[in-house]
Amino acid sequence: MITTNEREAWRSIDERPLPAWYDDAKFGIFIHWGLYSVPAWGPKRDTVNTSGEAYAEWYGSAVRRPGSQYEAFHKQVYGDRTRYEDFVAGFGAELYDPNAWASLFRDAGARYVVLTAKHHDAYCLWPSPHRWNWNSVDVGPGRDLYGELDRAVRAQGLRMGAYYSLLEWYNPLYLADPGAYARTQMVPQMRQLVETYSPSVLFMDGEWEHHSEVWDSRTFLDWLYSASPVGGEIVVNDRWGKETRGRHGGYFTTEYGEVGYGPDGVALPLKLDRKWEENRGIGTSFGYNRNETLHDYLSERELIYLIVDTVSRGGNLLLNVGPTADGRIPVIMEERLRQLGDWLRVNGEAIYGTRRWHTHGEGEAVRYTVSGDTLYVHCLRWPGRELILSAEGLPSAAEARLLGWEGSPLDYCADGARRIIKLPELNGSGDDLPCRHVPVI
Ligand code: FUL
Repeated sequence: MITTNEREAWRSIDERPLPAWYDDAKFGIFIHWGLYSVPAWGPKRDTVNTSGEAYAEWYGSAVRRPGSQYEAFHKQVYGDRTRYEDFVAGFGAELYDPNAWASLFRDAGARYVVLTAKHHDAYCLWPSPHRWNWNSVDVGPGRDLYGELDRAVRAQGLRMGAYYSLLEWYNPLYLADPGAYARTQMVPQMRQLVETYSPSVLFMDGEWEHHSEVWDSRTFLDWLYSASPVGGEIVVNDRWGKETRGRHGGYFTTEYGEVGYGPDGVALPLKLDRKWEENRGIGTSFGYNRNETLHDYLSERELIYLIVDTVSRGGNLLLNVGPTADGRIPVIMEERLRQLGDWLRVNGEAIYGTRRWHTHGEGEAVRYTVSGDTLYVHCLRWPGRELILSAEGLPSAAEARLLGWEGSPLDYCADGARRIIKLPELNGSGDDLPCRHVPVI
């Protein structure tokens, strides 16, 4: 239940038009990188109850939970005397090459990048002048990891954004008086981050522990939209307080396909009338998890399905990679990104700048996107010699062509309510198609 007061309080923020670049961009890269990248470990997903428990970036909290698999692993590998904080000595980033990352992200077809400026452990990847937090310039690599990527990403023509966790697992002021922490530490730090780097996206997180009044979220958003240097172009998500997810703020977030839970503990419905973004790893975790095998990663085909299905339903995909502590993007993640980039180079016009149609698709075979008077038909399976469509609203006559295919236009005809598209004589195995998976007409 959203009360009238709540709706009124959020009205001006909720009604702010979403900057157009974001809906057009469709695909961004999320990066979770920090001290958790040193142990880089989480339990196997099939041994835990919920996806969150398998997240490697939760190591610093889960290790303190008596009886957890993290605690057992930590004792066995690092011993009783190593604290989570001690991992900073192993966070060297010695192979970190922000230009190589940024050019990989561009080749993957991403249009924006979001890096964890500060995750729940409160270690900052930029030299925050606020001394209650530690940061990557003072301890660890001795570099402004966020700032370096910011420059490299913009040089590739992509937009850069920051992930920021409101909650801090061990900050004494936060634990004793969250409101005072928000006013005197968190909000000033968020403002400094925005003023220094002018991010295009703020992906907030860790909101669930308190109401947005405690986080002072609306005051911050008013400042962000009207007085900060990024005013017009910035895009934010919906994680501003335990009552806001799927209800207030900017775009709505889904995580591994889940919309999240409202303050009443009930799973939220995905409201398609609002822009939304799916975020997830290529594997089962955001921080790098050495305990994963190939089986845990999306295949090339699954990844292409994911972006197509997401965009056909009006969403963006924020796909996460988890670099290693020395600053490499694991090769399997690089391969998946390059495969997605290959597909987008052929079929990008059916993704970027498109909108969802009145229906997202037909069964498990077809997904639709639309741009102007062009309707894109994404074939999740190679249809053989004929593609038969029966969605309402399909034109009775049209010029049809297969994206990336040099041959002549395809024959398109109406047969009652059905539309039939004749496909070229291709074997559909992939080697003679314009792309290995999901050809688009
Ligand atoms: C979650 C966090 O707890 C995860 O660690 C991750 O950052 C994800 C994007 O949001 O809620």
